[in-house]
Amino acid sequence: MGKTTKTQEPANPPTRLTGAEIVWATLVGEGVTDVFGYPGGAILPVYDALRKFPIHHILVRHEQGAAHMADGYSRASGKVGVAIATSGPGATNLVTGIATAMLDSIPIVCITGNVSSKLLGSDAFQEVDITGITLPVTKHNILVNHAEDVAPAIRYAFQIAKTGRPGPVLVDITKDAQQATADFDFDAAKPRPHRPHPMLNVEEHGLEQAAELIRNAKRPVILAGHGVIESGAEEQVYTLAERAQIPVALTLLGLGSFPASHSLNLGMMGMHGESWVNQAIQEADLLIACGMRFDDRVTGTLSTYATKARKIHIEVDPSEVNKNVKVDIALIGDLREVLEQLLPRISGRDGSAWIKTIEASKGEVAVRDIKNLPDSGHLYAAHVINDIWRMTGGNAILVTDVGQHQMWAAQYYHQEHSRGLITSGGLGTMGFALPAAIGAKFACPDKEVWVIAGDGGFQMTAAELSTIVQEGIKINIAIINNGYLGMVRQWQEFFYERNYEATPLVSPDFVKLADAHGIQGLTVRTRSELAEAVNTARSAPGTFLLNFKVEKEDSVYPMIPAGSSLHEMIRRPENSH
Ligand SMILES: Cc1cc2nc3c(=O)[nH]c(=O)nc-3n(C[C@H](O)[C@H](O)[C@H](O)COP(=O)(O)OP(=O)(O)OC[C@H]3O[C@@H](n4cnc5c(N)ncnc54)[C@H](O)[C@@H]3O)c2cc1C
Ligand SMILES: Cc1ncc(C[n+]2csc(CCOP(=O)(O)OP(=O)(O)O)c2C)c(N)n1
Ligand SMILES: [Mg+2]
Repeated sequence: MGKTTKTQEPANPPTRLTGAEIVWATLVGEGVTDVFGYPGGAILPVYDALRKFPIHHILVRHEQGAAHMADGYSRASGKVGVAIATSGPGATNLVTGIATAMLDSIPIVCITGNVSSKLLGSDAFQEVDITGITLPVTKHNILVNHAEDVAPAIRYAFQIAKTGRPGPVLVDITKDAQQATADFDFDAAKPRPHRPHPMLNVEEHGLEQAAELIRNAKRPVILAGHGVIESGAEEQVYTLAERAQIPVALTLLGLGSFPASHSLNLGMMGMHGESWVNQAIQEADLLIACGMRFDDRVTGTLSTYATKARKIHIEVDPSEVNKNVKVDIALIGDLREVLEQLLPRISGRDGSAWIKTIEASKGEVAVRDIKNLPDSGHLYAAHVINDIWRMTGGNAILVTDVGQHQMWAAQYYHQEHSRGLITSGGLGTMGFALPAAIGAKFACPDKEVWVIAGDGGFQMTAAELSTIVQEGIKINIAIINNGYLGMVRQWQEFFYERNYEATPLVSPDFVKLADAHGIQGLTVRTRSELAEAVNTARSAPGTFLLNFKVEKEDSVYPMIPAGSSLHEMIRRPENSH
């Protein structure tokens, strides 16, 4: 995996180090083994010092890739990912990746170099105010201009990134701070203990009221979100669902937190959720929202959202409570801790009538599912993703880009495990998949990693194919090639009278593109070739690219048009195959 062996230095040698050396020594102390970055003048002292420390640096092809790799690393492992860039354009290239991490609450630390402190504010060569630029898209950021502040700043950044609601933190270090020396003491640089928000204090009566609502509910639904994974509360949610026989609906980012094969799993809620899931939410008399933020893709129009339901919201960030959906009971705190206090108050209840009602509503929809249809000679993305799911036993880490293929990946790769799906939900960043998959592979080298990308998004960060080759890692890449910016084309089809403006897409021959990088590939046009191609990719020793030429004008169903109610969905027409 391209790891270099270097002598392990103590994390806190009682010596004087340069600011640049302190950067690495602090990262070693924080347990960092891999960083993703790109050098330049203002960060050169840091790069020069790297050889003395046991950290593997992955050279990316664009700094956006570095931020997404750090993000994918974090989503796959739960650890803090680290990205490094130079000042000016290096730093601004990180911004999309930082915003992506911010919107999905992913803990990453970005370290940038800046011009020397005396030049700050003078429009010096490659100077930008990156702390100013990233203020709205970081959980916190810090400008460091003294060597002695480097270690405390980085340690504080790690603490902020991973505590409470996680998020990205940027540390911008001036060149003179990197070059100057200071005493380094890892332990002394420890931040003060994290002080939880004063509201993070679940009260006895809140828990009792919540338990009472759960005991008396006739039609309850658990809404499991990304917070279940971030809190590590999978087991507690599982116990709650089983003990009280409550069905579980998941957000896109919550998929995997409750096993897809479990009889209480309803599937994904929201704009592209299955109709029975949204119907169950609309009919529910109690929603138990666990670590999810009632995103507009999840609720549809708020005035008609789950109007019959009382609502319990368990959430670590007080500002999310009553932001979109007014709730009856807010239990503010870490989900796992709150559920541990709630569970002893919940005993067995009979949920069979409600579960039967939901089951009955599934029947009519399942027959329209295109993966159940006979081979008509056409290749659909659903076939591709369903076969990848089947052949990997559902055990791969699936990293998607953004668009139709992303929704099909959510619908047809049935997630059994937490951290099995890595996808940009809140910002919806095209170009995310390939670099995020590289990060995931470094986090979990023994796992099978699949990229599912569209022909559009893949081209945004395809340069990272070279990073894969330079690092000698194995990833399987599936391009769902429909010749369109498909998700936008779908909106044009449904809402803009099929005016396909700027969505037909010419692409390079992706197999030749892979070949130019030294990566093997295959184009697949029919369903009959599909399984063998997936096998070939999986058994190839190196990264393998599959270019799936799928049906061009297929759409993701069901769909709730933006601004409509959760029960007003567009369904797959019966003759659409
Ligand atoms: C093309 C496209 C289509 C989409 N369609 C859908 C769709 O159909 N359905 C859908 O669900 N999504 C869809 N999304 C994704 C959607 O935009 C949101 O990203 C997603 O719904 C957010 O899920 P979430 O609230 O679970 O996660 P996040 O946005 O990550 O929110 C997690 C919440 O958990 C809280 N939390 C974090 N840690 C803890 C903890 N330790 N304890 C307690 N709480 C914690 C956070 O404060 C936050 O409020 C789509 C995205 C795209 C790009
Ligand atoms: C960086 C960025 N630019 C624009 C968009 C808007 N957008 C969302 S989906 C989409 C089309 C994606 O096309 P493709 O990658 O081919 O995937 P498909 O939908 O065809 O599966 C676009 C342009 C976006 N999400 N991200
Ligand atoms: Mg496409």
